[in-house]
Amino acid sequence: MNANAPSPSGQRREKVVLVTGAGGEMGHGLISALAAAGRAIVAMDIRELDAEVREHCRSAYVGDICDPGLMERLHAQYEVAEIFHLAALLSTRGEFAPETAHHVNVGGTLNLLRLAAEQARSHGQRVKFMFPSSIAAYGLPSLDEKRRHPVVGEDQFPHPHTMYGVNKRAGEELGRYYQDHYRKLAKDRLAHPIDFRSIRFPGIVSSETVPSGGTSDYGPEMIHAVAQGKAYECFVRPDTRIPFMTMPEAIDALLRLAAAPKERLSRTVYNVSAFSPTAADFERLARAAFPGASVRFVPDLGRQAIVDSWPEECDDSAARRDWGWTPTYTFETAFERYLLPKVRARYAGAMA
Ligand code: AKB
Repeated sequence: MNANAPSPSGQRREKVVLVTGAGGEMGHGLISALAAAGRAIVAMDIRELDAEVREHCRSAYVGDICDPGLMERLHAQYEVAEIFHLAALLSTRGEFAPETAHHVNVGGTLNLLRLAAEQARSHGQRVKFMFPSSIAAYGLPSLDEKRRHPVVGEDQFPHPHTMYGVNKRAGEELGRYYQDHYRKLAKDRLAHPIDFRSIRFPGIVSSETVPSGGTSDYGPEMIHAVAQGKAYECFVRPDTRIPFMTMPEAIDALLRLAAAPKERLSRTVYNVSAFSPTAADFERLARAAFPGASVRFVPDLGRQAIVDSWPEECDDSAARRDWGWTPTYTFETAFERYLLPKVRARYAGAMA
């Protein structure tokens, strides 16, 4: 293994971790955690990164993961040991432009997998590829089926109803191919160029950022709206139930899986989740925290159909057994200990 493989130009390439979609919800928290662990970070996003993200990074690129020229620049400049590929067009946004979603979500992932394989060939070590998948990769055929199967395991209901879900499943399969079968017949084949690991994330609630373009957004949107004294129209029924977790738990899960010894892992794709509240549960805790909060349920039938195809709960026993996943919060303690203190502080001015 060549610890500091010279780049094509003959200069030593710095060993880095590459984070795509760095400006998104998860990117903020992940980059802070990686920086705290002393990692040399190269970040990229389609938009300019916030200063507090950029300051943690060796370099920050504004660019498109579908741009082969950018991939070539990264290949020449850095020795990439690990990739956290967060960039994606989420489920709701993807339904208005499914071909664009496919281009970004699958084309972009393929670009990153190719970069990882080329990096492995050039520096002689497998590149660890962390791929956030989603509960959108499941496709419960009907609401009745969803209610008949309240807890879903990784190998069940594999036919997603959204382009985003199809793309996430494609990313999972592409990762498995690059890890185990890449260039199977090539004479100069490099076996196992990447170490692919993936988590099917549930809805995520963050005290710092409000998501956009997702169909699980109703949870975080409601909390951030009522904390600002704004009326909120929830786009799903009160009885809608899917799994959620907090952003700190999501980042902890990603880093814990990344750190797990490969021999402990019985699968490449894992479920994780922390709690499965209904939309009415979100309203109940929001009203308790912000008396007088105005929340109305006005289901958007299209978005409702999407969440009705996602599981009520995910069986995350494999993650608990293989790499020690365990939630930090219940739904109630997530509100009390994580969300409310930070959201109240964040919007104190708005409520004055
Ligand atoms: C979405 O709502 O599309 C995402 C997800 C569940 O992966 N937050």
